[in-house]
Amino acid sequence: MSTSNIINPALFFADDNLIGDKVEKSVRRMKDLKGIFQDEAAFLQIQEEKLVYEVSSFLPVKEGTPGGLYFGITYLYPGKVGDEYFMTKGHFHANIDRAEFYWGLKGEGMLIFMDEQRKVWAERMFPGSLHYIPGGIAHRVANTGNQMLSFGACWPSDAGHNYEEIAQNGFACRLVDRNGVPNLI
Ligand code: S6P
Ligand code: ZN
Repeated sequence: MSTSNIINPALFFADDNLIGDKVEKSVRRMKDLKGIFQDEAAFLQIQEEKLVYEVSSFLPVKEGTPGGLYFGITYLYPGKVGDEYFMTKGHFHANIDRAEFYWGLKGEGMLIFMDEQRKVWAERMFPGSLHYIPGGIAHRVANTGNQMLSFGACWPSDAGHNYEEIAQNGFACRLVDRNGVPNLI
């Protein structure tokens, strides 16, 4: 094989930053998270433009393509709305049986799972933690620390996102700070 068949990768990491021409970025601000947190008065006290999380993703095939994979890094800022930690919106996959991996890169947090019967449980996230999210399970992440939480995700390109269910009914439990300790109540 000649060296002309050897090329550089399209993507690489610098620390927990995903670098590459095809990396897409999205942001979620406080105003995008209306109705997610319990304490509405505390929510209104926070500037609506405040950044809550950003996602860098590499989506190499068209959304819905069977057999492909997507890759993303989420950067979730520290903070609380009342006593509830900053968290992602959370979703089921639109193709509900599609699974996903998450893994902790920086900071500390909690991955909160909920099944279709609304049973909720959580796993601690920390640098090096690895989490398998089976199909049929809604997932959301809360930042329980006082620094940025970053985590990786890899999911099927035909998973899609169902945000509606969570927007309407929420999770059956909330992750709140009780005297400095995360509690799922
Ligand atoms: C996609 C994957 C993540 C999330 C990201 C933001 O399936 O689970 O990339 O999109 O962590 O969370 P959310 O719930 O706002 O999509
Ligand atoms: Zn997902």
